[in-house]
Amino acid sequence: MGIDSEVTRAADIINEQQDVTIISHIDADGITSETILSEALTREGISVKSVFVRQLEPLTMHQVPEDRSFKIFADLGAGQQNLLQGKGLHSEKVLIIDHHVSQPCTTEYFQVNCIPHGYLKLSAAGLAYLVARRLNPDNHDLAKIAIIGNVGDMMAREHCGLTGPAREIVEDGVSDGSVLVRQHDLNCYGTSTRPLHVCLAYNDDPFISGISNNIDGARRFLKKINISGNDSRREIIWEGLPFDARKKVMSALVEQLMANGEPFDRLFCETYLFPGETVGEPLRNAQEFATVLNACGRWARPDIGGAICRGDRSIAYRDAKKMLTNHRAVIRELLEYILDKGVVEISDLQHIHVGNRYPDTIVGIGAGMALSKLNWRKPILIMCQLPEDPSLIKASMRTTERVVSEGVDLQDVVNRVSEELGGSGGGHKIAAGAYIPRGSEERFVKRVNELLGEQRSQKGSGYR
Ligand SMILES: [Mn+2]
Repeated sequence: MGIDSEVTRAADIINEQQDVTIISHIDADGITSETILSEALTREGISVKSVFVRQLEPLTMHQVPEDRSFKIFADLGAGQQNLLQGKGLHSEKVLIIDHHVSQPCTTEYFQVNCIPHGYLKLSAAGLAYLVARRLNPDNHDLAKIAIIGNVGDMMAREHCGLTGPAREIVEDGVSDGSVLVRQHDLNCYGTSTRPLHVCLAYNDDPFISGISNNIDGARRFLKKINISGNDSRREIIWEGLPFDARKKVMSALVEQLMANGEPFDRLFCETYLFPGETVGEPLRNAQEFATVLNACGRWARPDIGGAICRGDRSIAYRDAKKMLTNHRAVIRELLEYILDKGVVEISDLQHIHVGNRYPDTIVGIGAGMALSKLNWRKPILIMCQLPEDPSLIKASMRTTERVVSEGVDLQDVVNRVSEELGGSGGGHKIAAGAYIPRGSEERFVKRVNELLGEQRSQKGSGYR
């Protein structure tokens, strides 16, 4: 079955439903997938409820409601079909719209999945849009949202623009008037809101010596070629520069790369702008819009991201911008909290529980920063509650290269102990995380400490 016939069949299946639950992922692609599907279904008079999950795994499966509603899994599900089966979901009550590799399963759930068809640069939002358009051709206004999902899931990264079916969706948005394509544009993040020298300095693909990682160098470069401020703060904003000025900057950058004997093809990309949005706002630009949605997901407020996708530019948007700018401030606050309250140090581990004070999405970052100010010889473990699911605890661990070289493997420890406690974990030797049931924290700490001790003594004895 080709992707087209999968899309058609999915639309036919949806048309037979009255009551649907959408289960989607908490990032930009998941939020946009949910928006597209719930809008399209609502327009057909189908009643829709939505659930966002961070990951589909044994401990989060209870968030999938045990009711008679038809379930659409978006941006997830393909790799977790055994969990759906384990929950007793019948194949005729499930539709999976996903772009992840499929897990073999004895129940044959129907999927719209681009991976088996060789389309690797199409996200779940793209697939959701194809289904929405098949449901009703009038849904082309949702193309904009699909582009944000695709771009947010890095589908434009490798080829400096969207390709294949994702590029065809762009054409829908262009004919709809909601999307503006800029070709041969500057391949940099932040071109609609950040000062140009900051965009250039933060960019290292391609790496331009004297400009990349060099704020002053980037500023001097712009001054040398006589590009001056074009916004109210006298900053240079790329999107608003006249065509000739943009051309001048591009040529000068090409020259700079050529002088160093570097390729310049990755300097150019295709940019997707939204003329209906206010100039100077992140929502003007597909990439920056996706960042706003990811910030909502990171703060466990995908509903706010969804409201913005549906057009809210007042309260929801204000809250989202706060989440975006507060990110750094809250991490700093978490670091201070850890240092003030202090960690509990035991034989092979130091640990702290921050309760529900900080979102689970930043505790890992905080742990890493705290470790550099604490005893680096002992791995650090931070635990916190999940805001959207009080029955779950997120555990984040960090250590140093030096300790890894002494035989410590956090992923191995976290995997084994979380599994013993009915949770699941993953990560790397130096940084790992797990979800464990609430109430099992004490046992988790004890077992992690034991296994860390074992890892060290094994490696130690091998060297003696
Ligand atoms: Mn995705």
